[in-house]
Amino acid sequence: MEDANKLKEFEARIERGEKIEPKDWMPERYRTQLIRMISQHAHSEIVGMLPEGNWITRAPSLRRKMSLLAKVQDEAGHGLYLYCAAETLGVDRSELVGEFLSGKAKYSNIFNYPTLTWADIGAIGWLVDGAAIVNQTMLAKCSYGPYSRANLRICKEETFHKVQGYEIVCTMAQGRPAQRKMIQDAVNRWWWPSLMMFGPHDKNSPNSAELMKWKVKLFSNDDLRQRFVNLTVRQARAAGVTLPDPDLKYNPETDNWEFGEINWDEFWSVVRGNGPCNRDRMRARRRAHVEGAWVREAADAYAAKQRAKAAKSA
Ligand code: BYC
Repeated sequence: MEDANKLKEFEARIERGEKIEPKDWMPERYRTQLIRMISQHAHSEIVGMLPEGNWITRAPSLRRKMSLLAKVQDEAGHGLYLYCAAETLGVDRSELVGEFLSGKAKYSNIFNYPTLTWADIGAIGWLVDGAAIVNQTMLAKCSYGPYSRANLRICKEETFHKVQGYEIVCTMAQGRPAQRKMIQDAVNRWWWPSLMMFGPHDKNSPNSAELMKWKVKLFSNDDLRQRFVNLTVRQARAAGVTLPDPDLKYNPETDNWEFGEINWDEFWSVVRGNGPCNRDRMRARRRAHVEGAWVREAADAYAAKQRAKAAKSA
């Protein structure tokens, strides 16, 4: 009875648009759903450093190298904000990282594709960060305070990332024939996986109804995907590249750009670990974890020293 009353008050607060904060009462299911989603988001940011990190040493100019270096570093920061947000729900970061390294926790499908040429850096910034902004702008308004605030910061930085990518796309699309071919090839390869980032169709999305009821998600997977397509078609035209979908057509009645069917077999195969780079990504993260053990030990030792100092002076 007590819990039923608490649930009613919790849902009324969400209905009024109030934020739920870490020490507030929340249903266990709200907590576990948030831990699942925030930790998967955090793992995605960290794995997301790998495909682009691959091109830092081969950027075509110092300016491009500096921008890419800063972008990849920002992704590490996003992972940090998100692990901190997840920890406010009573889990330990090492537990979450352990679930990721064991292969139990998911991360975004998109980071399991290879970056074959420099043009991929443009396509990722434009399409992948562009898709992430559409998704995370919504999450910045979600009902859980720490996740909402983390996404607010992330979106501000992602906006720079998108401009960085779009500028590369526009530059290459106005370049020599070989450069134009290279950027079009990258757009062709990244378009469909970017649409998959929004998750399965609403009818196949088991978590959406609950997450929308509690305003963790404010829009459904399909609604956000449509929003992204509508924005991106216009940008593609302005940049001078084409999107690889013969079924793309404008519907004046709905004011939407309709698009072809996504290859869901490919999506689930990648999510289950069989994409072109899943094994490489996991191998790289596991190696980094082992090689970084001394950093974590040093940080723990420093924190223990600070605590002892504080206790002594109290
Ligand atoms: N990839 O019921 P559904 C970035 C899973 S990083 C893999 O619709 P939900 C960036 C889903 O987890 C941006 N798996 O789920 C970084 C679920 O399985 P479980 C990453 C996916 O949670 C570096 C099952 O499918 N963004 O921007 O309602 C460089 C059924 O799905 C995917 C985030 O993580 C996927 N794409 O909705 C550049 C945003 N989609 O967990 C850029 C936060 C679905 O039940 N997350 N699955 O076993 C979300 O917004 C939501 O979790 C999703 C999925 C829309 C992704």
